Amino acid sequence: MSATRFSESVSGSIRDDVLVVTIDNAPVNATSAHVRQGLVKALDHAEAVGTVAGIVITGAGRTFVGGADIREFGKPPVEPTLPEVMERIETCGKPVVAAVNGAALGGGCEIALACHGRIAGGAASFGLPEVKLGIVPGAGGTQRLPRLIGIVAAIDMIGSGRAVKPDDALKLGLVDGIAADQLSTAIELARGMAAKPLRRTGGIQIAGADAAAVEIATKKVLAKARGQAAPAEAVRLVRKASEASLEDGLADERATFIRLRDSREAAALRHVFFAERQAGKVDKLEGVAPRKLETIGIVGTGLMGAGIAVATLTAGYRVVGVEQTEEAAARGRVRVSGILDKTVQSGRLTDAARSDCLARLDVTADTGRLAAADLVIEAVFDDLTVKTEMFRRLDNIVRPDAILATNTSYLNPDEIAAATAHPDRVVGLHFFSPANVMRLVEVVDCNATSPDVLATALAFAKKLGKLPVVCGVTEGFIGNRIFSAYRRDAEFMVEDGAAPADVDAALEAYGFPMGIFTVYDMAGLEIAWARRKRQAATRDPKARYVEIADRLCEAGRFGRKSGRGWYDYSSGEKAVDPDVTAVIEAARLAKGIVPRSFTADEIVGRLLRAMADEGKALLDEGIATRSSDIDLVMINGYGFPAHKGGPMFAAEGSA
Ligand code: 3H9
Repeated sequence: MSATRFSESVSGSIRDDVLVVTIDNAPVNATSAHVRQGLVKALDHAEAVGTVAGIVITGAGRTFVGGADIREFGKPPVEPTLPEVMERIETCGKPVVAAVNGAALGGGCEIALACHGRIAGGAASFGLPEVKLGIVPGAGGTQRLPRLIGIVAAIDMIGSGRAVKPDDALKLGLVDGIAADQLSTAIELARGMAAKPLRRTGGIQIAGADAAAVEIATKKVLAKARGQAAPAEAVRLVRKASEASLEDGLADERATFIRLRDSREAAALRHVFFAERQAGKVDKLEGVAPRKLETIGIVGTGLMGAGIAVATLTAGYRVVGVEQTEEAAARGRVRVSGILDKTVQSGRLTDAARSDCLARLDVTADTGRLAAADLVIEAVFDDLTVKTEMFRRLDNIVRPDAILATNTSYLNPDEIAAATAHPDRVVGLHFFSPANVMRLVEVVDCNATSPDVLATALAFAKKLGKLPVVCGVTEGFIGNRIFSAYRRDAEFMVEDGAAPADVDAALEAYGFPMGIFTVYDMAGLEIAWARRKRQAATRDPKARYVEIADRLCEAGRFGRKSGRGWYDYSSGEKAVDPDVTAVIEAARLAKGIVPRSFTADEIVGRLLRAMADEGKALLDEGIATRSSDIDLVMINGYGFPAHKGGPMFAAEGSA
């Protein structure tokens, strides 16, 4: 069996009269120009050689094909285009079968759809995630998928971008079979199809769909689109598949794909895609191996600690939770199992996995049990004395090679580390609440943190399925420091004449799920108030200071949980409160400020500038490594709309 090379990444070999074509383009077998060229050559070859009965396409390594090469977007097109390759596959005179060994995403899924048959291996998955990149499938996905699985299921898959596993793919009609040895089964299928009329996906008559179900599926996608163009276009194209010819549908899809690919929204989402893959890469850690972790200690099982415990348990670790009393430990255990129950209810965890998690959980008042831990994370009240005391104690309990992590959000972890005999084993792990849900973790590289401790903290966060971003020590780290700067400017605008509700409406129209004053009310006003009081003595007296939030706190308005904050919640709904308006007006009067109006554009522009300026300062100070890390923090921790790329990306575009 000799191999024929069709291009640098595509080769073929004959097995049982079938040409097995392998795409080998690390890391994810993306359809780069040489892949496309190689595929066409392989098909030409198979058609030309009389003894070849059919063709099987498969991928080398763990992936089938991860999609179009995103790095080629924006570069001059190179022939053949991916739609041309699909056309070549679909119209091939000999049967072409996909042996899907791993992820078939985007253009990879489209290759499988254009084939005459599809066999999924156990590790296969199928998805058209283009909307997550601000584009629509551009090589026939919107026209071929509904022909195979129906309009409603196609709207759901393409509109959400979610991938399906082999079992679901089989139920949907996306694949013809599942096999442990997908290659042999695909070869058999191709041989069986030889010299028979081929089922070409593009020629399938779309099954009639229930109009109400189509509407429901459409609405579901649009409700989540938050002003993005791609999901609506994707749905429109899928619906068109049942009305127009294949040719018209493909032409519309191609034009829409090119228009969206060149949009700012798609550029922003591509930026986010690559930013995520960059995050957590630290030059100085090259070659540094993380330590092995099995048991994680968590001190404090309140809301934050319990969330961290759930994330840690579901990632497969043993957890020792520690509380001050046995009663508090019992409550902590209930809190953790309550979150696990909710995770089961939402379908993200099976019953069996929940029981397995609980079997690995121990919550106790006996601090000595932390001696078993490889890493201890403290998640107690954010007070420097409390935390330094605790670290001093932990230092004597844990093993010498155990790592100590603090989840502080505002305190200086270097001061906490200094309380220990081995500050090199202290690192910051700043989770966001609820910690079992939020993806972001700021991994704080403290002054004395040793490289392997940092590498271990990063590997741990990744194992939890989180998005770790490394940052240096500064008050509030990356996220809260930017948040403070942006809140300060929002308060300046309120003092100058904007209503909090105007600021929130402008941010929500931009794409934030909630405006800043609504977030402030959700988080509670008292933490920032305590911090302002702490800083009062050292604050520059000449710097502008807005007292409105202090007045609200003095009036007991701590936000949603106290029923009143920047808004009033007494009716159960958020409402503008004349009392707050009066506090704001009094503050303006006291400073002799004549209120002026602000447009939504002005509000957003000013807040974006405040975020980007603070981000620039973080880069200059060496706290953040790259501006894309800052974008990720704001997107994943503070609701910045991903399709705008983050504050640093947005600022570059408007500069
Ligand atoms: C599309 O297909 C459009 C078509 O409809 C129409 C065209 C006409 N291109 O994620 P990982 C890199 S749009 C270029 O850590 P994993 C990635 O940057 C595309 N590069 O691996 C990283 O590089 P580095 C639709 C890509 O094993 C490395 O590969 N497809 C691409 O955890 C490893 O990535 C998608 O949106 C790409 N398409 O997961 C799928 N994909 O090492 C996007 C990855 O330098 N990809 N890279 O940092 C994924 O979801 C995951 O990468 C995958 C593997 C599941 C495949």
